[in-house]
Amino acid sequence: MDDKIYEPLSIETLGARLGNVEAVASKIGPDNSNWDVKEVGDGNLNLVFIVKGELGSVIVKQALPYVRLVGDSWPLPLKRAFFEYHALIRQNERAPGTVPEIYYFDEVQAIIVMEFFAPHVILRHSLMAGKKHHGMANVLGLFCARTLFRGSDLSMDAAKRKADVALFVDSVELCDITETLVFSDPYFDADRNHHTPQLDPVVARLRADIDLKVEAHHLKAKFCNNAETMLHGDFHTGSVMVTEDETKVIDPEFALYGPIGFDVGMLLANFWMAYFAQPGHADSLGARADYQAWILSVIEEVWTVFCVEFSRLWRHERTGILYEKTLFEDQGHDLASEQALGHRLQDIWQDTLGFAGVEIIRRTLSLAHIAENDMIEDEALRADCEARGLELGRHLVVNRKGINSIICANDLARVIGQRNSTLKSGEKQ
Ligand code: SR1
Ligand code: MG
Repeated sequence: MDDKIYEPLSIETLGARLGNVEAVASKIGPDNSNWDVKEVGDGNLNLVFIVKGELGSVIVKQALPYVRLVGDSWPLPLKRAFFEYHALIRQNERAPGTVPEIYYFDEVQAIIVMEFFAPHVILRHSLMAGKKHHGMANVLGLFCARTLFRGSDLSMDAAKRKADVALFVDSVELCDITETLVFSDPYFDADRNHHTPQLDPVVARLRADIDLKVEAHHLKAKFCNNAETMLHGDFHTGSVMVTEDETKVIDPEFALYGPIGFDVGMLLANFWMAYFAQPGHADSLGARADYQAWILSVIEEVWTVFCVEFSRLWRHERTGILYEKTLFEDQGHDLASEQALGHRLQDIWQDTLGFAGVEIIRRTLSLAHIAENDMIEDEALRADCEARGLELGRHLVVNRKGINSIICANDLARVIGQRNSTLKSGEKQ
């Protein structure tokens, strides 16, 4: 095999191809004929292998030259592995201990060998199973605050940040996926869209909703024009791994420079969708009420921890070119600094709500849905859960400037979640 020519790995070839890479062999053991290799990729894009040997285990992730979910009719550049590698390095510096350690990177083969988190599971699966995770909200809130603050002009050296913006701006194709699937496709009858048939009347209403379309596009403009910080870029509950008391963040291949509220909004959206999906996973009526309350408490804590940590970093780590201490605290203007912080958090809050809303809408109407809904076999029940999400999503996008706190946002979810079905039985198509 020519190492200079990209070739996808397989269970059969992985041992021979990575066996002589010292950084890998030292983690799992030198005898590659003994390596146990399993392909476990259940995401939309890549090959993912767990490789076990006598010394330990690693994850081997390799980009495919196309979108795995769709097939080779949708080509996708291998360089997304390069962006994931660079994002992981930066996240590890900014939120140490939260993301996998990288053992080896091969740019030509688009392979990253990294730390295997075991016995962690993907949070999305755990949310379907009704499992709670101690300390998770705290880790996620801290991760957001630390990576988003420390990747911005509030913290970074200006020249380094500009170099980073230039580096990630080349991630054109993955950015295009988000620009298209999140902000445009849901609002018209795009080819790749699909939805649960019972939602037809709701979907027709949403696509005729001018206020929603305009606001969703204002959010798209913000996403495209506002290179505020390095985002994870795909921060949903499939990008989080958990045990009962440990939480890790994976998969930043969609990393790009964008608005701070995007990551936080996407995360909260996925918790709200999990909240609405619970009746589809309950053994009996109301059996998941306590679990739903826990999900809302997670949302509240993530946002609260984010604000507290962001404020702490503002006061103690504001070393960038924005709101310089020389201009504020050093002039005796501590209060002005607090005023500016309040304004920034208010902007981030409104962005967070808006991005959460578009994320809920796209995960229901566009190409890539969420397992919590897809796994509900009863179509009418699935449509009911999804319709509740869509109602919240629309409200968040259109009315985000009038929602004053995370308590109010959760109250909206609770009201929408507890009312009688919004789908009329006669509306089945
Ligand atoms: C074609 S990729 C579809 C979605 O999967 C990824 O996880 C991202 O969320 C993307 O939007
Ligand atoms: Mg992913």
